[in-house]
Amino acid sequence: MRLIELQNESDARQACAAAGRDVADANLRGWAALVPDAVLAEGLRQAGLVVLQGPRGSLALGSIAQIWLAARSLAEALDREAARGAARELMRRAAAVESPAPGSAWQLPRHRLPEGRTLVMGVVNATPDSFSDGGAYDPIERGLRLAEEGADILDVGGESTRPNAAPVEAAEERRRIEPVIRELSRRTALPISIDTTKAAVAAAALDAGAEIVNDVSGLSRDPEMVRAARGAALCLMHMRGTPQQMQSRAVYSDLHGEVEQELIEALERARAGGVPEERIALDPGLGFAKTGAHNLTLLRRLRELSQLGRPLVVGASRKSFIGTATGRAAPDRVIGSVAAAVLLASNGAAVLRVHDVAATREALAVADSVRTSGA
Ligand code: HH2
Repeated sequence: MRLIELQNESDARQACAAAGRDVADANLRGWAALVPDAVLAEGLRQAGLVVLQGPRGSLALGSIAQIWLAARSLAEALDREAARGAARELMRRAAAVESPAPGSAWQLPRHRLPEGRTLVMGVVNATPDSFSDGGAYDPIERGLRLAEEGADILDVGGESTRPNAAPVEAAEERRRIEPVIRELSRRTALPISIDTTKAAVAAAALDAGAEIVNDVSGLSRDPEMVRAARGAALCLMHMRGTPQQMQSRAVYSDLHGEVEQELIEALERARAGGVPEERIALDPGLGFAKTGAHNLTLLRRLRELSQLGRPLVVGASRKSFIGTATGRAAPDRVIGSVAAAVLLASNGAAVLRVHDVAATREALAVADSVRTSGA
């Protein structure tokens, strides 16, 4: 079961396909609960929602509030326990979409993240070949500057993950990141995350003072990673394959459904390894096994991923889909990246991973005050 946002014709057609309906109704708008349980679907119809049936499930249509209220009325009333459980799950998902988990719900081992605003994770690349800023600065100086500009977290990486990047040995990655993390944890008061898919690098980074492991493979690359990261907080990103071949795997018949399912599998790997859920944030992985159209659609319907109940970290900064829209080269994508950040914040993102911290913080100050206003 899941909630699907219907903003346009393409969303409506996809939702009909997900339910297995032969004839798509392109005019559906608002939200749909895709419900496999026939008893719950019939209950939602009796509770007043329009329900369209298909061989793979039913689409119960309405606003989030209507869907939540209908599910609540059934959570006690239905005869079968399985159907009551499905109604409770639908209520939980609708509540999470209505109030996406904020950054402050991401519990770190040593720091408490600020409440009441969208948070900023500043990118510190200790790499010679990152797509937008490889080798362009001294990473320690860069980290200190991003801290001054108002970053809430510093994300240090020693291996580029851009499409077709050359892989780096663990020893070289450690050599790049250890001194940077040691200095930044000594000279700033910020939590530091290590952007790596390798357990040995994560362990060295945690020893050097990092407390978050940002694994772009969502714990799928290195079987030792869960053990290495057990005492840390985790950012689990969605991708498929490796940076060398991920773009050949950017094929989805149900983009949101598949990304959501694969993020749930990453969450389960973390839980099975003993990482408490409060320590985990999720990331849809813009640019990783995604086409430009996939990136735009994930950004537009980001709120849907809030139903997973965990804070969402999103990295749109300077990525190629911003270059496609603006015609700008990577270092000149600040304005486009800030526009994406504002849209992401209003679509439920909790933490934005960005290269341009000062500009993003300033724009988010406006976005957050509008979002939380009331008169
Ligand atoms: N994007 C990049 C790297 N790490 N981690 C998360 N959680 N989310 C992202 O979107 C993400 C990430 C790619 O950006 P960058 O670090 O600037 O480039 P490179 O991988 O070439 O070093």
